Amino acid sequence: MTKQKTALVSGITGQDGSYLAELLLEKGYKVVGLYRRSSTNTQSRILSLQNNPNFSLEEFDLTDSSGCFSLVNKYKPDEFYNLAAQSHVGTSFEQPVSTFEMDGLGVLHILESIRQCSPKTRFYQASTSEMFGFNYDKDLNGNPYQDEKTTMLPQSPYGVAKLAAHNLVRIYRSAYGIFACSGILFNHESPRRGEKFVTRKITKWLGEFNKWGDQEFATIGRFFDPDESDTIYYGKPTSRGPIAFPKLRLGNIKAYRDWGHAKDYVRAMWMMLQAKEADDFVVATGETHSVEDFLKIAFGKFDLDYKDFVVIDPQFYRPAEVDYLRGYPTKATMQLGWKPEISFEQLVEEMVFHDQTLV
Ligand code: NAP
Ligand code: F7E
Repeated sequence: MTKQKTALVSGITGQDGSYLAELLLEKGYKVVGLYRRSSTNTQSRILSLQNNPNFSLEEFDLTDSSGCFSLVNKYKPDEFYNLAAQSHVGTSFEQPVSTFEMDGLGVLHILESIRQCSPKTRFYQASTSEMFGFNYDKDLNGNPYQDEKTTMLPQSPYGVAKLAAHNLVRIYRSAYGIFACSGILFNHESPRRGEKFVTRKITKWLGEFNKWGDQEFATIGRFFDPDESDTIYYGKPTSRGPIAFPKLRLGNIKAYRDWGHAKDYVRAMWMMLQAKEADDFVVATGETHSVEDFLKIAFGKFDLDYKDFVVIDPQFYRPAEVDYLRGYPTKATMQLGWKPEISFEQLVEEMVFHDQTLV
């Protein structure tokens, strides 16, 4: 009989943490989810796991080296997936120091803990396409893409912190022989995506707008904008006076991203730690779409033209932007046998319809 494996998963309350925990539990692992203390409940994504006898929780903060050491020493886990991070690129411009402490230095706390007290632990680090910044290569047809060999020129404090961690993983692998892998994951989304990321912000707005519309009007077709206001979308005045709903305010909708589904991407994380040798892998779909494409498909589900509902608001521009991301996951496909199963159109549809059911 094979021994039950133990995995520590940091960032358990986040989008990826919840999907990865579900996958590992299905595979028979004992999963210890690491969460940071909060005055409010942040565990809505892992509610369904709480009664599973193979699932437990421990407090953990990336910035606390001694707590990290104690946890690694206590469990000496077979696998450690570090998904915890300050993961919002825009926020990293407003809070660069704490972002660096968590996303850069925090990873060193884990690597040192593993080196000193559990060197057989296999480690997964959540690296990111944001590390490429504005750089790309061109394929034989002249199409821009990024892969493991593309030079990384990050454009945000988040990207720089993640690149520091990425390099530390490489060094701990070569210098100390630790089985440490970085997954260079391109954007991945789901109905569990945080509400400040652009895809979820769009689908959540559509859910709230339609709910409001259903309450105020019989059909969505009766909305109109008499004032052509750039701040408020006005509906038809009722006996209760004029009614209003704020338009969706977005920044740069011309940016291109390679968007996949988080469920597909956590599978790649697990596959990396089952490989014969530790390495770094790009995880992406090979397709790219603009934020505007996402808007067209999402609003199109209700026969709406997004242009009537969206206001471009410079407060959502970033001081430096990453304009174009498209990853080639050839290495992950060839060496791990990974490929995405959920298409961009399916992803948008799932997110849009999930958010129509919000209470
Ligand atoms: P997420 O939903 O923002 O989750 C981040 C998690 O990190 C949350 O559980 C959060 O806890 C936790 N966390 C934040 N600061 C912490 C700290 N100081 N100590 C301990 N935990 C802390 O992110 P995600 O989308 O699941 O992404 C998972 C990882 O992949 C992140 O490292 C992210 O940077 C990286 N990544 C994501 C993408 C993507 O497109 N989703 C792409 C590439 C890489 P709270 O619930 O308490 O906030
Ligand atoms: O922005 C533009 C924005 O915040 C995507 C994180 O998971 O993926 C994510 O980072 C694009 C950018 O994701 C708004 O300027 C326009 O060009 O959804 P996002 P991100 O910055 O690509 C990478 C791979 C990670 O590793 C990160 O952790 O959309 N955009 N208007 C907007 N973005 C936001 N958030 N809000 C807007 O209103």
